[in-house]
Amino acid sequence: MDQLHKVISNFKIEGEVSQIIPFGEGMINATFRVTLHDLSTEYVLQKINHHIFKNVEMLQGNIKRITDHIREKLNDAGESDVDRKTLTLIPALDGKLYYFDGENYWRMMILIADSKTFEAVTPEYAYYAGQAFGNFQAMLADLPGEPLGETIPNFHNMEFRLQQFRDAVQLNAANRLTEVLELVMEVEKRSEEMCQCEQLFREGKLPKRINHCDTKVNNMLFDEEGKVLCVIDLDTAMTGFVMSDFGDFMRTAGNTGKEDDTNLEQVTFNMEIFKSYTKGYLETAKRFLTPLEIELLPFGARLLTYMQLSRFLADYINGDTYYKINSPLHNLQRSKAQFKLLQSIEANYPEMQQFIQTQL
Ligand code: GN1
Ligand code: MG
Repeated sequence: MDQLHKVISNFKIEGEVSQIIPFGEGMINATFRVTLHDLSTEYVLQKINHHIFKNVEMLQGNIKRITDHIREKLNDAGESDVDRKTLTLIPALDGKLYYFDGENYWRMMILIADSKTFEAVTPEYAYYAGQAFGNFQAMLADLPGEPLGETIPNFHNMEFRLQQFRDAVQLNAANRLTEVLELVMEVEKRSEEMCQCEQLFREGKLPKRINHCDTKVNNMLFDEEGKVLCVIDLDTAMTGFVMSDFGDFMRTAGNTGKEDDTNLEQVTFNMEIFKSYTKGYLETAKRFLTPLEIELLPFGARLLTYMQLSRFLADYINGDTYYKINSPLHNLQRSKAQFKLLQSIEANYPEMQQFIQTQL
């Protein structure tokens, strides 16, 4: 903890730190909650995983642009309580938006007071979440200047993910292939259809827009009444297909079980969450979406679950080099649970498509 105190002393904060505790469920960065003696503002301290986010300067630059732009939009719209509706980065003493201690990169931001995250939501909360993610995309649609930097190149590009998956299978680095062959076949079986967005983009039929690209349900802050305050974890915000954001929310909030559930019976797709999220999302997003983008939203739920299955499974085959794991079989469990969810979404797919037709 001494090391953490030292890190914090390199940021522009006033007051004396009383407590630093691990915080949140993130699987990539290490996150801490920082409390001061006088119990005034609290902060979030993060050690950025720079093996994954290789260009920290670009990463922090993106976040600054996004949060400044959203703040301006909220102010222009006459919103109250703006400081709780967008993130505020704390600069380091040298004015940079991060601090490098010679080995690791750190950043700090203000912890939004009286806010909560959830690992699961009710249909009512999903409706608010849909509105909020639609709003997030809408607010960023006119971000001025250069396009945002690609903090992880090809992050939600299914063709690229599939290539990585196939490389992992080919290499079989951890000698685990025989035990997962069936799952590998399941991934392969669906591969062509799952790459349709990239194909449609090349044909000029599908646009790319700024997305959040990590719309897990736990990346939203809610207030006491279940209203969404803001969207957090902006590391992966970049251009992509709107199905990505829609699909990742479905993958997490629409799962009746956990992402790594060992009891696969718990893992099914919740159509009520799908319906209420879709309603909320289209309320704020319909005006800028094309009919094809709307039609493909249910496909996004399948796509993101499939993509996550291929990423977890590739990581297991590679010998767990990417995601934090809590046990040796963790990535395999995650893969099995994603596959079960994918099957459940597939079973509900015709009904999801019918529902979307009523929303066009
Ligand atoms: C990671 O940041 P975190 O832990 O919420 C990952 C996402 C995956 C997710 C799986 C940078 O998200 O893409 O969907 O785990 N983020 C990165 O739960 O790879
Ligand atoms: Mg997160």
